Amino acid sequence: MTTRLFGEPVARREDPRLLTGQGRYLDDLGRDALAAAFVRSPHAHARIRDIDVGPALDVPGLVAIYTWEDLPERVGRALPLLIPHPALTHGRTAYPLARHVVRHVGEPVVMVVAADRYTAEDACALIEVDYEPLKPVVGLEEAVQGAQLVHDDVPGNVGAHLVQEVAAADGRGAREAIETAPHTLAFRLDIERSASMPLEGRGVYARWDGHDLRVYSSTQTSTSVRMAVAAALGLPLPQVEVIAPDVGGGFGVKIVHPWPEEILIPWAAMTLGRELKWSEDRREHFISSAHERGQVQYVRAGFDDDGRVLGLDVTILHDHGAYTPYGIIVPIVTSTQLLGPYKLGAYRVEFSAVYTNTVQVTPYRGAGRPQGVFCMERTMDKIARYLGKDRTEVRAVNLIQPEEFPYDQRMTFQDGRPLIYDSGNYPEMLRMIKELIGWDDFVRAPGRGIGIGCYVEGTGVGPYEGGHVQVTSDGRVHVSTGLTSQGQGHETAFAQIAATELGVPIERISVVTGDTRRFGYAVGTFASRAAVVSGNAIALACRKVREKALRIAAGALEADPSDLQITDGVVHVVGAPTASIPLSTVAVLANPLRYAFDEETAKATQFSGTASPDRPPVAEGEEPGLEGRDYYSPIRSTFAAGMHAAVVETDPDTAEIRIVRYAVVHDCGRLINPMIVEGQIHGGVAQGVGGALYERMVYDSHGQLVNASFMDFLMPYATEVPHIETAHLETPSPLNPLGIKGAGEAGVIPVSAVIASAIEDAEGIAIDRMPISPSELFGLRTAHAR
Ligand code: MCN
Repeated sequence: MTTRLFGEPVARREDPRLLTGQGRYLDDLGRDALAAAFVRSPHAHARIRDIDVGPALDVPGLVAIYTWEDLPERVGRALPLLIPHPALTHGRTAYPLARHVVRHVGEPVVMVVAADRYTAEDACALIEVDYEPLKPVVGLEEAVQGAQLVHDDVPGNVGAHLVQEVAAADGRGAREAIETAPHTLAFRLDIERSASMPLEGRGVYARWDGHDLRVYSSTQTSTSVRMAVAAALGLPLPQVEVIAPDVGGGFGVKIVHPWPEEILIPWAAMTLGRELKWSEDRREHFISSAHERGQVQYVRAGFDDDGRVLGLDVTILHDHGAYTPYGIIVPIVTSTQLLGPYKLGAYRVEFSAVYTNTVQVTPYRGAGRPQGVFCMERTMDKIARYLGKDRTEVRAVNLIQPEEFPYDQRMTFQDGRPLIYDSGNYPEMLRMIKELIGWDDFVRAPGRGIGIGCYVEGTGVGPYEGGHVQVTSDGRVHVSTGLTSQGQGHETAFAQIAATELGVPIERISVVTGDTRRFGYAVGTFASRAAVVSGNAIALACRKVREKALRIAAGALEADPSDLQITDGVVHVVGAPTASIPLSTVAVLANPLRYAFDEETAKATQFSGTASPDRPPVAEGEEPGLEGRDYYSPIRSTFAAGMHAAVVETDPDTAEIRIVRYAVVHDCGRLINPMIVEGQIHGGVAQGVGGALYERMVYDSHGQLVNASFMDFLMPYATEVPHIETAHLETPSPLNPLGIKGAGEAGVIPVSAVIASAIEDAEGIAIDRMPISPSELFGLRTAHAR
């Protein structure tokens, strides 16, 4: 048995359970609970004149009906704006149930509680809501004209406007640098809306026992849901527990806290004194959760004869939908991460976050980065085309060099800290991706093209995560951390960290995430942060436990702690393997209330039975038990990076687009588990293929989402996702003890840029939109031929 597991492709320990149907998802719980269903707005914009619940009251099995008027003040308040920003001058959030006005199709208006979901839905259908339809605002350009307003008090529908500018070394601003540059380009990019679409929707189940409230939620942030629920319901924090059971994907949409249902279901469960559950259906997910990506970008670039970017000026219209629960994090990420692995002369970015009568926008895997990378990589390709140069050559002259780290982009990152890249080797990465895809030997032909895309990703944002590690007298190690898991493989990766730090076989290690009973202080799983922040916290907690174990063992073995080592769960004197003591025994010795798990340990600890009456006092400065807790709080983000390349073929007649090859070089610092990282990259690339070729939310002029089902919203199947060739580069982060950078979002970030680059190469036509369908490509061909 090896315990040096950090960096090994250990098979995911959670998979046998999940693959054999033993996962426990939200809807597996509370089978006897009452069910909730919601009446949701059929209008994109309307005033509520009246709600008549009368016709539903006689439905057999109905338990309760609530409108906004029925909610107590604390529960009915507008939902919190989670990340305020000075530029967000007109932030707006929804009420848990609509109060007077609805601002998008799908906004919850009435909650119905009944014996089962069928009855609740039947009752919903009988409730009559009298709406006065208002003209909806759909489409970014229409919205900024401001003729109709989504919120009466937000002029021009602009919730936030921000300009960020980094001057050139000679002090010139981006616009001046562009004007005086030898060459300039200007173009517009259109990026459509998409959404996270986890296969398991959101869901909440609550139980109130008269004193304590237990809430299960399919969430990415159980600790934050707990705080929000406690505050809304006026309960002390210790009386509320929130547990994320197995979560069938999140991809960002389950970070929002609280969702209206996360407040309403616990409140109604408490009010009624009954168990209550709500599980989102697919249509609800389309129209009542969150979307992302939608942006229009106007780009101007000035460059020299080598393709060096002297100035870049980007103006972004960001479609925020009806509300800003998560602040303006998405356009801020676009603005900062757009810079990629490059050093530009001068840079100016300006964005307006614009309200429309559509589903609100919150981060979806990549969170603004795919849009930023699309912008920068399209710029690089266009410069190369303009100058008649190889596209990798233009990238090469703009790359930050290895000796330039730490590299300060002189901007403020999304977490308010300086945008400083900690480490990397971008030229080596470019060499690797060219070799992997065979760039220099590629044989170009009509309808066959090759493309490339590069990105950096700030990962591991703070403020903190914690880890708790306990060794019990059976020699097992119990690790817990507060953030939740949605399929990332934390159970395996965190066990690998603990096994390596403690010298214990991985089989003896269990990991619990997302359960506030086990760990109450945490931030959550998003922004590719779990490995960096929780991973390091767990390592630090393990180091505390290890130190204590060695101290206790040193006493028992009459040795110096510095001469001791732990291997396969046994502490022994270096060079004298027979002078040893198992960790199970050390765990017994660590607790004066001595209880040995078995006779053998009892004998080893010289007790007469499994429980000993001998109760020595706890030594000063010690705590009973072999356990430790620690927190890790990063000073700033660590920057992962990657470069992808693809070969595509386009059909000359149908304009069908086929990805023939896809290659990835990725650097997330030291790898905990290369197999998990590859899995994360594959999943991300699959979502990226969706964003590049298929996925879009289609709204009509009335603000109706016309493709709100899996019949109409196209996603790639396995048949559309190519085999993905992956290579790793490991430049450890100097910022954290384990040298890790995040990996969870990387795969999705550059895919649209890479595919556009390859299609453009195959067709000789500018591809300035994502996604691009065969019919759109056909249209471009026709226009080009004219
Ligand atoms: N890892 C590693 N070595 C590294 C970095 C990471 O072995 N140097 C491993 C980690 O231990 C972890 C996985 O890779 O098991 C992802 O780690 P990390 O980059 O820290 O990302 P998070 O765990 O914080 O996950 C969040 C990220 C995001 S932001 C989205 S969105 C996303 C994603 O992960 N949603 C997912 N991957 C997902 N995967 C699944 N199956 N489902 C989702 O909803």
